[in-house]
Amino acid sequence: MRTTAAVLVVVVAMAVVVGCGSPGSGESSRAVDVGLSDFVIDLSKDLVSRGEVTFDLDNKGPSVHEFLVFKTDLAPSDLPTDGEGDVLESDTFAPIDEVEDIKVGSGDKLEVELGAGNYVVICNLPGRYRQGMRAGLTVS
Ligand SMILES: [Cu+2]
Repeated sequence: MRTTAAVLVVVVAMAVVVGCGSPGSGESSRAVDVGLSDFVIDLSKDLVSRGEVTFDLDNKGPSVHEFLVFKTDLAPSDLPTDGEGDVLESDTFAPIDEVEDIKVGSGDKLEVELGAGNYVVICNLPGRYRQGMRAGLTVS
């Protein structure tokens, strides 16, 4: 009797741990509000703890924007660029994740597993990076 109850408790506990991500306290601390506008990326925080980070993308317009995440120790203003001043994406410098074509008021989200380190987020539509659509994020 007692053993059965103990086993049940363990099974339930494991289901909670293994089950759906963690809806608990950790998640909200890894939510970053991202305001995209002409031509600024505004992050609600620049430091989050490692794990599944949720970027809530709010395009305040008036233009369509995109959101790219690079893991890099380069400063946000020092990314490699082409002759037009747009960030040069390559095999050695590629975003770890991105959302393209974010329309005004779309409410898009990006969930991405981030390890500790330095990150830079940008919009890489023509001219946007040069005009200031870039921001740094540290993951601890
Ligand atoms: Cu943009």
